[in-house]
Amino acid sequence: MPHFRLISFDLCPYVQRCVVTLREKGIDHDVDYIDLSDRPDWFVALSPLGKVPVLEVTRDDGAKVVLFESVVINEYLDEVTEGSMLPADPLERARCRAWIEFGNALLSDAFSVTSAEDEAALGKILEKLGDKLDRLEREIRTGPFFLGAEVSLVDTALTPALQRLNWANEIHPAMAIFEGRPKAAGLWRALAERESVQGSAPHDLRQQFDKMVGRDRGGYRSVVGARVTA
Ligand SMILES: N[C@@H](CCC(=O)N[C@@H](CS)C(=O)NCC(=O)O)C(=O)O
Repeated sequence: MPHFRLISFDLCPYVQRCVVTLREKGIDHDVDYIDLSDRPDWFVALSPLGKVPVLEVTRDDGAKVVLFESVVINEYLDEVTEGSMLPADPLERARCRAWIEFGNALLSDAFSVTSAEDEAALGKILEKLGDKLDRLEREIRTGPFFLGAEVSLVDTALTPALQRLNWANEIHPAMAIFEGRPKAAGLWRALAERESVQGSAPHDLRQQFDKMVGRDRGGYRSVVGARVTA
């Protein structure tokens, strides 16, 4: 088995996806944290896009290969370990990959929800987000996870977005993000109970999230941010 070294920034939702996959599959690995605002030279040299996550894989012959992009890293980790977190059927597998890509868009909506400057902007984002969550709701068949009883790579890809949307909704419950979407809500509840998800981010991530969302953005706070207490 190769040696895995994950280069991480502790608040990064994309890194978090890989950590959930590593933990779900019980893969031994090292983690090196970097500060994205002060990138070390070795990281700049290593990371083709200057982003985390990066997975440095040291093969049995000592050769090192650098992987980047959370979705690619997750698929690789899944392929080199026992069992698969994707279905065997090519069409079903492709459907999962499509919904993993959907997870990228959902994450970007989660950022937009927390940064909306006024009620009108927030309303537009919530409409777009609501449409996405309705589609997700229709796509989850039996639940609790995307494919049913087992956690898949779709779930690991959706985890950071669902977590952040849930937190935003706790700060501003009137957004009712999961209302009328029992399967999407159930998916997040089931994920939140997984040890892999609970251990996937720093213990104070929620506090850091509140701080980031509630910050002054140059003379104003976002609609959700203004509701952050303490
Ligand atoms: N598509 C990438 C996105 C990774 C990404 O945007 N990471 C952020 C941190 S959360 C980053 O490294 N940003 C630094 C930059 O954009 O310069 C993935 O899925 O891995």
